[in-house]
Amino acid sequence: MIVDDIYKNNDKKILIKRNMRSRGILSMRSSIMNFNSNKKIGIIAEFKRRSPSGFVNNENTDIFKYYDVIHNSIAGMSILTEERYFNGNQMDVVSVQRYNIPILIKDFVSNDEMIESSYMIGGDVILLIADFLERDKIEMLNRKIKSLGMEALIEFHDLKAFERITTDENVIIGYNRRNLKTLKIEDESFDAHDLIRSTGLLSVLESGITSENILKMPRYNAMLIGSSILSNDSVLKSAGM
Ligand code: IGP
Repeated sequence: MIVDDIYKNNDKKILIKRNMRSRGILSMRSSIMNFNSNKKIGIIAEFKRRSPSGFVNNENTDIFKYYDVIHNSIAGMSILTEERYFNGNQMDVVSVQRYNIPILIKDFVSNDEMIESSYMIGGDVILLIADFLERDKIEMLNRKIKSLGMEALIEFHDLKAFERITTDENVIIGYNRRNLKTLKIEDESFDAHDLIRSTGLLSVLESGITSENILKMPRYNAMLIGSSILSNDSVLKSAGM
């Protein structure tokens, strides 16, 4: 499985260790809440070059041109930094600090070194995937994230993995419509929304959201959208942006 292979090789990753952070940490929670208080959903717009589920970015390969057009309409940026399967690059994060919008580090984080490096390159929020991490591990990693003053987006797909999520005050909870084991969209977003709401934390709906289906989705505080914005689908307009 691709995900297992990625996690297994995390110890061999070459990470940026030099401090390239050019600004303080920005809160994605506050940014999403600002949109919500204006009766808008928070959009987190993702930049990636390709993904193992078959997406290839042919249209918005220039990260600045991509965010120049949309930065006024979004609550956050999500940057895929995983190199082997997503062609990601940590330098992308360094370069988009200039927009002053909270940055989510999209990688398969499983150790403290990856969190420290994410801080050094200018990240504000770290993704943790509950389906693949033990409860103790999630708690330990979030302790590190908190100690740096950062936030965690903890996502789950399998409804059973929800139980492993630590409900600390720096946490945002995401439901990934895509099953990362099969790489297919298997949507249980209404049930997941009820689970998240019971914690009182902010909710983010992730993956496979397009102008066609966005209005049929349950009301999460935010949505994480990559492929359709990168393919110039009019999904932001459909979201009222
Ligand atoms: C974005 P999409 O279908 O709009 O490009 O999806 C995002 O949800 C997806 O990239 C994602 C992801 C992940 C990728 C969500 N969780 C975990 C890798 C690892």
